[in-house]
Amino acid sequence: MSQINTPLSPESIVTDPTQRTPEALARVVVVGLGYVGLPLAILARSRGFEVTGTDIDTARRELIRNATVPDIDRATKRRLKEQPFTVAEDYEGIRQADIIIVCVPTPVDRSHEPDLMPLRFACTNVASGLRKGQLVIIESTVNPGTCDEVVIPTLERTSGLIAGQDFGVAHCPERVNPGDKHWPLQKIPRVVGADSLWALERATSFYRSILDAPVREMASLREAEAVKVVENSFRDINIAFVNEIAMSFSRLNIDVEHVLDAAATKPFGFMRHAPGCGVGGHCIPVDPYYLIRYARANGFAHRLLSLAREVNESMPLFAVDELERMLARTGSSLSDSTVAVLGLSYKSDVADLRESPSFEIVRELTERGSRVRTFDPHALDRSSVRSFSAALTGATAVIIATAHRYFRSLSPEAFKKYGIAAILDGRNCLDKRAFLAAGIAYRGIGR
Ligand code: SAJ
Repeated sequence: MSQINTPLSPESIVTDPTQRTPEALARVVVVGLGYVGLPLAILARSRGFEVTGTDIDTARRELIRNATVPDIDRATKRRLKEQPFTVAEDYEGIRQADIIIVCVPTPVDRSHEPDLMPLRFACTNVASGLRKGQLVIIESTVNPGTCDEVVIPTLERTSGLIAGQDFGVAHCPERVNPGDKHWPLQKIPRVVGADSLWALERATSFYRSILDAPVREMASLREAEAVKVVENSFRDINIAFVNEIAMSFSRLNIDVEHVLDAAATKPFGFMRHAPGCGVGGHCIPVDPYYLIRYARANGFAHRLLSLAREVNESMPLFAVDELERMLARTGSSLSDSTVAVLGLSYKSDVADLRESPSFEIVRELTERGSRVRTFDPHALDRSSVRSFSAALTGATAVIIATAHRYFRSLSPEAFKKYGIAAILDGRNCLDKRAFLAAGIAYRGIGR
């Protein structure tokens, strides 16, 4: 096995797994047991590693210990019950670990500035127990340069050890897709970069032993960090593209969904995305800002990434404007209306409200004088009313903000019986023709 201080260079990376001596690494500590760390801890435990997990959320630690945590699917919950891992109060297990994996949030603040406080806090605590020969892996999504310029200095300063010599640092950006049954964690290919060949080999060996998917070795930490922000910026730009097309077509009496469906018949060179009333979640609206800010600090302005963010952030307002235009055609207005906003989650059929555009829609409606009710069957605790009927009784208009299955299945009659005069389908998820045929004023996003 190469020494830890072997300098990393592309030609020195061993790409043929048969040439690598995979070393079973027994003890893993996962720092942060959210939507990334918890599935990872459960998977590593199921593949024979001794796993300790820690999280700052006391209630969450209890839910995990009792295997009653709500945001994992049944199969994963069963695995957690059958093969529990140690859930620690704090960072007590760090010293005994072979690998420490940091899976903490990397959000942005209200001015879209990256907030690395959770990552710095985690690294400082990891460093307090760090010892020679250990490997620290960062899974949190970060901009290129973060491991070199933030993680490693933090680990070295607090531990007094030297990265690349005393301990290793690797980056394997998370690729969890909550709620996606086609892509469970173990099937998702990953990329790994590291600060030394030693760290790269150990990190790659670890992921190859828990995943049933390819693990690509990158030539540096920086390249591995860049992969994730590129993946998600790509998605944000494509969503912004169809959103801009939708806004344009709403003026041209063209149904954008028909056009996108037709464009998707092209078997190459086109990837269909869906226009909507906004882009939420903890990844897509956040990750581009990590690259935009870091590139700007290094002398480059990402105009396209920034414009895509601007377009997508304008969609909640566009949705409210469209509803206002519909009401004006019937001589009504938002200030005369009670509007039911259906859907608070940022994504269909999950209960995840982070960065959800629904809240921007509610704010805008309220500012324009509407009385607003909110109902989300996946987030009743955050809904202002607890049933569809309560949301629509006395309402004059509806905005569909999340394409939950519950809403997609609703017929025009389900709305007519409450006397709903106008529906703004923010996710183009209802049957437009059926609603128009039923005499309900219906608009979507771009149709
Ligand atoms: N959205 C659109 N139009 C689209 C796709 C999404 O408006 O065509 C909106 C959604 O309504 C939501 C937001 O964008 O508000 C994000 O949706 P998402 O499907 O991208 O869901 P996320 O945030 O869970 O993204 C994750 C990401 N996975 C990781 O970061 C590991 C992303 O890279 C994946 O591409 C995405 O899942 C996926 O494909 O499902």
